[in-house]
Amino acid sequence: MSTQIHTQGRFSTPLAGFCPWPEEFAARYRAAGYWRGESLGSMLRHSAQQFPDNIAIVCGTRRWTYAELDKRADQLAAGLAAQGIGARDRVLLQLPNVAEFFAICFALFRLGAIPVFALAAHRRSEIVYFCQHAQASAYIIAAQDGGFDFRQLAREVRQSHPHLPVIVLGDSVQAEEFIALDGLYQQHAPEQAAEQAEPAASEVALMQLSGGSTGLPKLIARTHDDYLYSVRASAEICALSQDSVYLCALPVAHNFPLSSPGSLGVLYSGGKVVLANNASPDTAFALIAQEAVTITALVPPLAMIWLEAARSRRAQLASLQVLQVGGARLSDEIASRVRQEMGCQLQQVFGMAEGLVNYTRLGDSEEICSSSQGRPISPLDEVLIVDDEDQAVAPGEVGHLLTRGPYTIRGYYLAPEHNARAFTGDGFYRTGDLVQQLPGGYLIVQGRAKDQINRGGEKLAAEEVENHLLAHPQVHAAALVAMPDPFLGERSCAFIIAKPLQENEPLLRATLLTRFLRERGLAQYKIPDRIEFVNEFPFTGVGKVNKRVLRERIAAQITALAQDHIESKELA
Ligand code: AMP
Ligand code: DBH
Repeated sequence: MSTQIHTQGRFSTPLAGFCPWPEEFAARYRAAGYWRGESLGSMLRHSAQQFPDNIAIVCGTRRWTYAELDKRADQLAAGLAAQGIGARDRVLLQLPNVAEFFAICFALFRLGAIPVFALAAHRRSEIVYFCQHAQASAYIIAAQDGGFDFRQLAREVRQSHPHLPVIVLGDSVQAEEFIALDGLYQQHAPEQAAEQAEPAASEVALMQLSGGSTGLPKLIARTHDDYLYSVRASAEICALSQDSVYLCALPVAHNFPLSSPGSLGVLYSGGKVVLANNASPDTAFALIAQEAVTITALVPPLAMIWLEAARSRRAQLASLQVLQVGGARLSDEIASRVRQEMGCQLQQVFGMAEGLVNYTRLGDSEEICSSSQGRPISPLDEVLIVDDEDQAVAPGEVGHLLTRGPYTIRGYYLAPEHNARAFTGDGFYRTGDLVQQLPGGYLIVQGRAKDQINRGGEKLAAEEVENHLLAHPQVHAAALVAMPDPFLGERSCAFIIAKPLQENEPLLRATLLTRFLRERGLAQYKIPDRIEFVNEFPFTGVGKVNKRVLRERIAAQITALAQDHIESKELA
């Protein structure tokens, strides 16, 4: 499947579509000791040599040592190579929180193949697009999870990619249509893979997905050098060691639980990764008590649920030292309750799969930890806070956050037109976040300029959903905006202008539209939470739909509804 020309296992030019750092910057990051020329595959090899008998992964009743994980990665690398997967091949991965996720990732890393991380929530529409855009060489799924049959999804994906090899983890893969992952492990001796040359650390290691703000999701290509630097530096900030026990309750492939410092940070440090198949207090608290978990990561809505559960089950959390919360803005009020009510330290994490990650530090004051979203990982992270004309705002003022640094991408994969807008001429990423900077470099996230909705950490691009809505024959215009939600922070509301009703057409109702979106194969979290039919949109001076007015309108409507509800309760 690899068609690129390479010399002695090394490529002479970067992967097409990847945007490398200018040499001047790369040299600076190397000189600082941040980029060490180490690949993720050799990172695991190193940990396995240092801590062979430590438990690396706990998944249900299975416990893999570092030596076992390392061996499995080699066995699988050989098996995947025998399937024709090689350096620079993109492999779409859509897996729940299972141990095999790590064996597969490290096998791919060692082959120089590139895992592309889909979310379990993604459906036909997203998966088909990723396969096309990344030109995937294979698609790896679990047979089923959470009551959903991913083999059925794979069959649908194959309608547009008939020759896509599909590798399935789990039961009953006898049919010839799929390749059984278990079969790949056993066929080959580990020595074969160990002989494979590790990819250069400047190569793309993996691709994350962007929450995005435009029509189609973007792929974020991260190199071994840059990703591993962010992982190592994060592990240090979080004081990880071989005694650390990390509960991975968020989706395992997401950038936050994978790399900030996440599972990879723990595997670098010789600690133990405990996988939870969901983040409910029932599941997670039991695992924390059973495995003596010391650190875990949540998004704000889950932190709220855990705070509530801790009222009666705090004893189960006795071993927990650090609760990381990120992915969406945590309210100061919730933040200030963590230490008192859960008995552990809160660490706020404001990060992005594109790169820049900010942490409050373990020694920081209560005040900083509950009212800021932290400061950047690296002394070489460059942060600019600017106005609409890209001019620096006065210190302490709110502005657009732009950033550049040793682990922040210089462009999305294969997206030159979008990159021209999403990055400045000198390579700063326009995060789309509105922030305020405190003395000491701490950032407070004050809002967002990008056309995105952050549903409790799950991001959706307004334009992507609008395009799907516009595909409905009875929709004339669509505008998706955020509406406030006490639990998720935001939910999505679609304002729709319907076309004049034709003879024999059913009236366009919300239920018809949501069913239409589902049938198009859209992930559930992108389906609008509310649909409002209107006759016209408000416009801005320059003739764009004025989303600010729409947001205010729906927010006022919700407040009025809540007020009515309270009043009718009081009358009753
Ligand atoms: P993505 O680019 O899809 O990886 O999503 C990253 C975005 O999530 C950031 O640009 C922010 O908009 C948002 N985000 C992540 N962490 C936080 C946080 N702690 N507070 C507020 N927003 C956050
Ligand atoms: O939301 C994110 O994408 C995110 C949050 C915290 C992230 O990518 C990260 C830390 O690394």
